[in-house]
Amino acid sequence: DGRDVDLDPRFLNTSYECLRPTPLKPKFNAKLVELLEVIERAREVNDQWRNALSYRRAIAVLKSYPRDIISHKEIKKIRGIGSKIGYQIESYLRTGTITEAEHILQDKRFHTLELFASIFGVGFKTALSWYRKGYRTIEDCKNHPNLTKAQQLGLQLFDDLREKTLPQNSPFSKRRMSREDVEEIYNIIKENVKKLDPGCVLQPVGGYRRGKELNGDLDLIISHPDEERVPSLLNDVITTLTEGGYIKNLLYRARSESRTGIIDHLEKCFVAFLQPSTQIKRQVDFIIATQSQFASALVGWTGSRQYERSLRRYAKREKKMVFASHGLFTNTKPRILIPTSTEREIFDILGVPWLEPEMRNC
Ligand code: TTP
Ligand code: MN
Ligand code: MN
Ligand code: MN
Repeated sequence: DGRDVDLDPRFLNTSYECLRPTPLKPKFNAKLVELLEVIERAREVNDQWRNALSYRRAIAVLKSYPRDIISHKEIKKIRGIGSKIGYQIESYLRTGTITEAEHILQDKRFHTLELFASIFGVGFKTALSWYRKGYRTIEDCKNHPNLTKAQQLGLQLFDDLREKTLPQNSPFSKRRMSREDVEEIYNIIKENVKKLDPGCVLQPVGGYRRGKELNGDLDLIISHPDEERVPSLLNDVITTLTEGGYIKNLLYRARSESRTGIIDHLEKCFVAFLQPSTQIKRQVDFIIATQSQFASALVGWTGSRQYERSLRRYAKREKKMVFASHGLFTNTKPRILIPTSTEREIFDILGVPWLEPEMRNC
């Protein structure tokens, strides 16, 4: 094939996903993306995160690619696709499938690991170690001698919450939330929180904001213009919704000062929320931000994960700045806060092109 590769260098010839628009559903290369996502997932459940990341980055390129890939030559020119994945794409171009992905989908071990890792509180390492002990069912996991508190909750709520970490195409994934499900829950929360304090500002983020049709949870930022009100806000919200009969369990809680707050320094609480119309407990992640943290919280919690990864990498490497969900900082010692008040302002300061949330699906 002699087609010229006329890539838009601004968007495609880059290793930073945050520089190019990536739609939720790829216009092109959809089947190929689906197969590579199976392999990515297999690497993840085998705790090979670096290798999984290579697949994620190749997938991100293909999702943003402006046409179907049809030639071997083309693949070689694309930055972000190495030779190993390049061969798999080549074989896809020849045969219409990738053998390894087909095998993975038939593999019982893969599905079991995926199932275990979908338990709230169980990561890929634990899932693997349980599999190696010979566990094959959720019942086996329930009999594990020293379950953590989170795992006990995760197993107890398994039938409700298991949707959270399963990919959309998993055979176990039947109860993800539609946009209507998310909106039902959001409206209840909004009504109750506004009743509690009309000054509160609510902003759904995460996959829902990126336009996803099937959602693992609702991620919700709550903010208030009065800084003094913020420290007690989360408790009040949780109390109101618990008394209202909606919040049934607290899954995870991090205080803003917590250093173990693996994700960022925002105060947050993940809960199991009883959706009235289905009577299924759904995960809602509450994130609290002051007004001055709001813009960075918005950028940081809209995702996707890969988008966030590339944005932080871009900020550090190209701009000598540190981006976190609680603020934008200089990469100096000590770090100095760069005040921001809107999402667009953060994009401008970082010098990354504005992308609608729907185009951050890498
Ligand atoms: P998630 O709710 O885990 O993911 P999601 O909303 O994209 O997809 P799902 O439908 O499965 O819920 O996280 C929300 C966003 O918060 C995510 O897109 C990016 C950001 N985030 C991180 O950057 N790092 C993290 O460790 C977590 C938990 C979230
Ligand atoms: Mn997810
Ligand atoms: Mn989410
Ligand atoms: Mn979440």
